Amino acid sequence: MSGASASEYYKKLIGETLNGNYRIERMIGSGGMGAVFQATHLALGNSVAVKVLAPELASDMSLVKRFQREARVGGNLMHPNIVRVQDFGKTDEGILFMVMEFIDGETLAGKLTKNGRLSLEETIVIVEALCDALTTAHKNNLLHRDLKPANILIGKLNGREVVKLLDFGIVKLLQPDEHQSQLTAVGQVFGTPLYMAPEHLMGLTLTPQADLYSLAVMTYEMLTGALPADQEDLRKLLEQKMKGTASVTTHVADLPPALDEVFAKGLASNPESRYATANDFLQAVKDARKPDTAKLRAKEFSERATQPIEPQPAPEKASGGFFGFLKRLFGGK
Ligand code: 3AM
Repeated sequence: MSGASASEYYKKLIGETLNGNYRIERMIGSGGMGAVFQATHLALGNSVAVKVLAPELASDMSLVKRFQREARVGGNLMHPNIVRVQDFGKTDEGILFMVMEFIDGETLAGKLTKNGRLSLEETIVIVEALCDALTTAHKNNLLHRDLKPANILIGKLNGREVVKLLDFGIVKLLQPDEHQSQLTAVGQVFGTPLYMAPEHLMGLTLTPQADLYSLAVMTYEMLTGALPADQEDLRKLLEQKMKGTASVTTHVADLPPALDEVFAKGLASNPESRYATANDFLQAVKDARKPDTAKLRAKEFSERATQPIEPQPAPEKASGGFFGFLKRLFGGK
């Protein structure tokens, strides 16, 4: 089905009631995977968001499974900062849909397009919510793998300001089981390159540090309105990410200088050099606001620098797979 006929199909859904319960009111947005509508839950009389799988994808079993998995993860991860999936169904006509809580607001992508960048305090509120959500996902052995501003909703729910993480469509279990490996072929890369960790771009095994890298990219973008690596060409983008040089103060001079150190670690090319947890990253961003903490860290650093150097394990041994891959990729550089 072409783009034009898909949009015709979505238009026709307006006014329809899915499975006798969800009356479609208006389309909020559409993309490659399908469209999202505001609907009324007729039994309860409240607004819900209904995501419909694109009709041309309904015969692709791997995408149907992915859609089902997104619904299952969103239905089971109960967290105030993760969009809750309330129902999943198929109509007699074969339309696959999932029902979510409706957030009256906009995506972080939309907010950044409108505002350019956000203040440090505003950024911290959003990062705190995302860190909370990621901590829960990671504790449940789930990686999001597609963190980007278009997957963050900011708005009102029952009159309260909320920040919610959306779209666990390409979520991955940390310990892949047989079922999982059928869904994501080895080395297959899903996600959005600009926000992806280098090891993700390379199709390597991922750890929670891949999500933490994407979180650092989004935080950098919120603070500066720019991306730390922005090359269009994939290979060049990867090279840029591998260099790992990303200063926020060169973009916005009045940000605390200690933030540059935070991003050096948050966007480190080697996943093992990044923050251990989402909360460690959040704490570092918060600490950077206090000049005393930043000074203390600088003092510790200079004290360490004057101490005798302990013999270190060979880098190959410390993280052979990652460096070995890089050597092959960049010809030993
Ligand atoms: O196209 P825009 O950015 O206006 O915010 C999401 C996006 O809007 C919105 O649907 C569009 C396509 O993803 N959306 C997704 N889930 C939503 C939800 N649970 C939602 N809007 C409200 N509540």
